[in-house]
Amino acid sequence: MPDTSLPPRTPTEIIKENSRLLRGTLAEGLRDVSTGAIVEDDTQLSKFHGIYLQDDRDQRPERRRKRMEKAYGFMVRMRIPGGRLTSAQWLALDRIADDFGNGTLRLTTRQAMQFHGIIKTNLRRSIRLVNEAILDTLAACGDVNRNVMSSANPAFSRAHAEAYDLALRVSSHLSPRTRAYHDVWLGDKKVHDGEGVATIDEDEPIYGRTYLPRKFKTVIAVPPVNDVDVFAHDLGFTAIVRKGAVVGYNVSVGGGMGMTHGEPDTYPRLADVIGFCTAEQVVDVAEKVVTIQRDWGDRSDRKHARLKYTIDRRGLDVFKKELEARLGYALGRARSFRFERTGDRPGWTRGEDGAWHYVLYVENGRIKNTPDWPAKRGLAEIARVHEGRFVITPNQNLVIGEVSEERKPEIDALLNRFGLSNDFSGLRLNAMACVALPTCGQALAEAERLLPDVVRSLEETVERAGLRDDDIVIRMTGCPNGCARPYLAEIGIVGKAAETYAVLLGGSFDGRRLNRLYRDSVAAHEIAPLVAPLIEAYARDRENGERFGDFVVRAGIVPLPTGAATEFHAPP
Ligand code: SRM
Ligand code: SF4
Repeated sequence: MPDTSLPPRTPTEIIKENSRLLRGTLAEGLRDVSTGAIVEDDTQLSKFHGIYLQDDRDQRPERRRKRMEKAYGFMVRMRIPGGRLTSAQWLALDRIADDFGNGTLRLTTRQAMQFHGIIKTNLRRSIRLVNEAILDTLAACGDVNRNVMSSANPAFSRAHAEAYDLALRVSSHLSPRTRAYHDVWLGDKKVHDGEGVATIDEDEPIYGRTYLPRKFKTVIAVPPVNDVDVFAHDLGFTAIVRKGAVVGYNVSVGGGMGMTHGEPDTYPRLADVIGFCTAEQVVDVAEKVVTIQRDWGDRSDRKHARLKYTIDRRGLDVFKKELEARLGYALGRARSFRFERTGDRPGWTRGEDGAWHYVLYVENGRIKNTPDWPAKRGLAEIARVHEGRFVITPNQNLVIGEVSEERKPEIDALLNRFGLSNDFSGLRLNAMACVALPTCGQALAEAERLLPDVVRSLEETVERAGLRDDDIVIRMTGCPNGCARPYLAEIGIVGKAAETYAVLLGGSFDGRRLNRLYRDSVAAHEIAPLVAPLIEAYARDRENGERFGDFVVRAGIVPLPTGAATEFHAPP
């Protein structure tokens, strides 16, 4: 039953409702060449198609001065469940980035890939080419279930392969059913009558005509590696593995990172584990969680509409009861599991399947060609000979997966030829930054373009302190939305204003504890000097095997984070 106690709906709800299942006037807008933009209502709808209107913010001042329209371009995000691509798909995306984008491929923190800077007149062509590569962008963004993540390499073990299959099934089951995507981008026959009503054979059985109140994210984790950061998402399934076989999945709900500075009723929140289900029940559980959020989520305030707020408003017990009522059966008792880490382990690993998998560190997920690091060219060369898969990791890195013993020397030679090495400090290998400027319209400060400098400065300390090979998780975002999951990092750096950041410390290395605010307002150039003495103290005083995040808590540098969301706002 819809929650009638809630106040009036947001304008976005009305746009969705009137959109004829996500069509709006997108098709007409694409034909209008008098502007590089699309109309405001359509910008809300295009997100469901994986497409964001952006502009190059670096160019704003000059274009304003010249009274020119903003330098509009579109970000296009592929939906790639489990992050898995064939070599042919890699090459197709590589070409689209060159022909229509800004010449870079951007691996995301959710195992997807983005193009930036596609101008309106190239948009439809680009989407068609994506489609020809047997990929799509539908539901990569918008108020629906987004790209489903699964622990990075499907071939490392049988459990990974199962998790990947499940990710595909959940993704497919929760995909929107509208034909709008085909109508607008692929030019299929019209399936609506033009009067604002979709034809009767078209329906959204799970979502309904207004879809979800807000984005929804599902992940599948395979312990002992919590690479997907399972507690950061609306819905998580953690594989329970016994004697090498998956016996089922713990279910967790209500995670989320986003918050707004100065608004204490918005907060990052860790998901709660509410029970256990079998592999056969996973899709059903996912569907029912989604439908509760569809019916109970707050449609009056988008800042308060995620599942985490629904759960806090209604209560976890009430939520679980409702879930079990909709399922028609009770969840089992949650089983024990252990995570050891969040990030990726760069380099070669041999999987249970006997094949080799190379995890390549990609700085902030940006694949481009620079004189030092011609990765885009190198990976295209590898794709030309690679017979296995590429797997985008949840940490913006790339697995060159399923390499046979015979082909390994050839891949190695190409990695060497293009200088694609992983010879970096543990700090760098565990660093992640969101896109931020110049494309992200929400960015308050730099992230992708700044974090490498901060890491470089800290690396001097790390080297001096003898910690070069120690993993320390550092993440930066250009605003508090949390796209690089900074609230789970041992060192989190969150943009507040131009060149100004909040610094948070004390997240756990296994992704089970939020960090705490250490300093509220730090100038960009002061971040490294602020953190360096803490790293020195860690090198000097840590206990055997102690992680940086645990050390700063034990040493009283930040109070023990309880995981309570509002802790973020507490003074240090
Ligand atoms: Fe994100 C919005 C980029 C993962 C929380 N995110 C955006 C937008 C689309 C900006 C906008 O709304 O105009 C960014 C586009 C920037 C650009 O120029 O490309 C953007 N988010 C990203 C990516 C590309 C960051 C990256 O560097 O990899 C990630 C793409 C993921 C994907 O492939 O689907 C990305 N975003 C995340 C994550 C991490 C995750 O899901 O694991 C989060 C935190 C988890 C969560 O959802 O709570 C995240 N993004 C947000 C939010 C805050 C949502 C909230 O509940 O408050 C926004 C803003 C919004 O939705 O209004 C946002
Ligand atoms: Fe943009 Fe903020 Fe997300 Fe960074 S965290 S990509 S600045 S929305």
